[in-house]
Amino acid sequence: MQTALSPHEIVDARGEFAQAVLTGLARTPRSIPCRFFYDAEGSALFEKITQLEEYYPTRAETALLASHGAEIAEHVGGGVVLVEFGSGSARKTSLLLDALDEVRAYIPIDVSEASLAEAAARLKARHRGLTILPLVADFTKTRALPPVSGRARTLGYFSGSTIGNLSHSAACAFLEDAAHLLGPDSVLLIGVDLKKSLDILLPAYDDASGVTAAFNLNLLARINRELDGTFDLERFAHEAIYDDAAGRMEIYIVSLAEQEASVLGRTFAFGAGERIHTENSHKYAVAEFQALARGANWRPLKACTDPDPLFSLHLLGL
Ligand code: AVJ
Repeated sequence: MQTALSPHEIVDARGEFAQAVLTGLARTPRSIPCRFFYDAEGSALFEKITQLEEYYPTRAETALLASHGAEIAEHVGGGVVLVEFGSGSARKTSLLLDALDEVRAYIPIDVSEASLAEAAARLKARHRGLTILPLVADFTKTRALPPVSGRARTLGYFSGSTIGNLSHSAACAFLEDAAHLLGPDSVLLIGVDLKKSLDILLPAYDDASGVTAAFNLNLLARINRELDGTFDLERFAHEAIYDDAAGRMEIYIVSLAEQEASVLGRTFAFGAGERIHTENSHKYAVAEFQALARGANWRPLKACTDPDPLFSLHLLGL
């Protein structure tokens, strides 16, 4: 396992969070990047989200992998190196590993060291003899992969519609970078959430049992834990709206009162109703996403959707 952070990197990681929070809260409008949701607590809350009745993406993508895994494997061929971007708990990965013929190595990339360690242990037990080379990193900034002996085709997997967190231009840049990282002749499998009715979309991001609210507000709890924060979690609330023009869900933390909170000794004043933007989750029609992929020089090889349809899986080639 290569997941242990050196003391130097731990200081860097904390410094990065501190920096992002201090600049994000000083900005107008206020915003904090969503990758900071995923400390151990946040990763556990996201796991609970994936099991909610209202949160369809995980179930829909799992079903698509089960029904189209063999076809995908046929397209991709045997003996590949599998690279997973933002692997998280990697629960869907087993379906892909089962379908693929002879995986040379599995390289999961994630910012959460705890998730990586847990997923690697589970997959090792389930897939005997699989070589796992975990990488603790922000997948948008990964520029090199650990060496794997012999030449093999690389299959990238970017699940869960995490690409939806990126703006269209950042998504395009990610796809271009992924082409370089994965190398010539590689293929990329991406789970992408579809545009759909608000009756389905809104509850998925604001569930009745309040798990998504807890996931969002954990960002303030994390600031309290790690950055000497003084946020009163009772006086902030979760908000999820759909921006039709931008084609995305937007997640905010709303201040319920006029109040102050400090972070690392710096005080910030919040008006009642004032918001901190914490996440975007873009939705794409199949043709929209294919156009984005083409713009990044990927060739759409195959796209499948479930019957509803709620979710899509795209296979891209270079
Ligand atoms: C992990 C980014 C795909 O956008 O659906 C779930 C995160 N945020 N509920 C999503 C999330 C609120 C999720 N992604």
